[in-house]
Amino acid sequence: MKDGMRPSLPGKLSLHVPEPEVRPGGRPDFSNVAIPKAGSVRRPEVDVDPETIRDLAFSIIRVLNREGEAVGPWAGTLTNEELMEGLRHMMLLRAFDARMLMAQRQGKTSFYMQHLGEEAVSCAFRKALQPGDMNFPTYRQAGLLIAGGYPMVQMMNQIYSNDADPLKGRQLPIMYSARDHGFFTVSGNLATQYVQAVGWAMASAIKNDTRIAAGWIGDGSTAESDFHAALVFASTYRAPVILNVVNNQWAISTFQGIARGGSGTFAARGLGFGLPSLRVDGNDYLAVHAVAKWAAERARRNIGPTLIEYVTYRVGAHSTSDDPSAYRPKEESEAWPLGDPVIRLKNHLVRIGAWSEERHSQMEAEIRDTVVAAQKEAERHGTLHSGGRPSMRDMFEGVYAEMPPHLKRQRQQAGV
Ligand SMILES: Cc1ncc(C[n+]2csc(CCOP(=O)(O)OP(=O)(O)O)c2C)c(N)n1
Ligand SMILES: [Mg+2]
Repeated sequence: MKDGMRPSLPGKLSLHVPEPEVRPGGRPDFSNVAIPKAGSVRRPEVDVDPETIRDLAFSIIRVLNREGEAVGPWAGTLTNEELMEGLRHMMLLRAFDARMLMAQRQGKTSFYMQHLGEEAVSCAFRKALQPGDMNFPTYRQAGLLIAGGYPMVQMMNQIYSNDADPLKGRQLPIMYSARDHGFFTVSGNLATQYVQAVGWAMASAIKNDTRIAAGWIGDGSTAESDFHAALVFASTYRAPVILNVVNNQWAISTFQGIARGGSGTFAARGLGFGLPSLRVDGNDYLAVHAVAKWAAERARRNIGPTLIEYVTYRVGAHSTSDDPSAYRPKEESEAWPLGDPVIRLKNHLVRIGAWSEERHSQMEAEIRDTVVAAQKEAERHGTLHSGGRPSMRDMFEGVYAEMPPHLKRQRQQAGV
């Protein structure tokens, strides 16, 4: 029987609790994910009346087809050189993830969160922004930093909470902060960054500035009231903001059907606010970039906000504290119908003659060396359990412009 249509006993109420299609031990089934042909979704003008594109909230914009060709009206926003750079960024992020996951298992840090399978989302999005624009990310958008040229060794220093940690051990590992790289401080309190993004964008407009903001949220976190409050402000004041929802199918062990509720898609959430709401193949680097560019242009031309749902799949565990085999079939990630973002971009570049298996292997080796070298350098400054760590003195600084007497006293007592 169709989801949500379960009849209740006459005269008795019953609660509808959505369930994922399959659980561990079952055969992965994504037959409910309707995937339009690559190139089949139209590309409206950026000043389109949102009322006329409501259907795009229920489709999936795709550029790369199964043969590795870039097709349709959303193709062509990047040169071959830019695509090769994009491939490199995604591979860097993947290699960085693998090393840091291992470092956590070796006790060099307490915690790590991977991007496996979702690399295209943050890496391609970053290339649609300009210097000065500000992201309000979650913990799963480190690609914004990597594609933005932020030094990887700094990210590692933060993860190790060592004496070169730019955040001085004050933040949970991976909760980076890099204002000059357009990366607002990651918060563990989910969804708070969405209202902040809209507020920052409104401030930019109030000041008649040219900079735009991007808010980021996961499928599960859209259930938070902050998400809805942010949409009200974005919609009313037409704030220059891009509202990104990364639907990676899971919120730890909770499947996306819980937060999605009855709206059909996460993109459809934007429709009630009159926002243009696009759904895009999150594993297609070209499609992500094209849609992000469309939304960035809308924001920068002061036309207003855009909501984008990235349809992707979290291949790895939620975090190093999670074991997905407890709640989903082990082979589910292999059955994900939108494939792997790195392989898809690689195949495209090979197909158009800009890349080869040989060059790919060379780049893999070069990236491995780069990441290992960065790790060695970071570890010279210490890891969680050995070597340098931030001074206790740092704990007292950077909060108040003028240190209040009680903190001065405590600092003296600590002898730092
Ligand atoms: C306000 C709040 N509620 C709950 C949590 C605990 N928590 C951390 S991550 C997470 C799942 C989030 O899932 P989703 O939004 O889909 O993002 P994803 O991890 O899949 O990228 C939860 C419930 C939290 N950190 N903050
Ligand atoms: Mg999720």
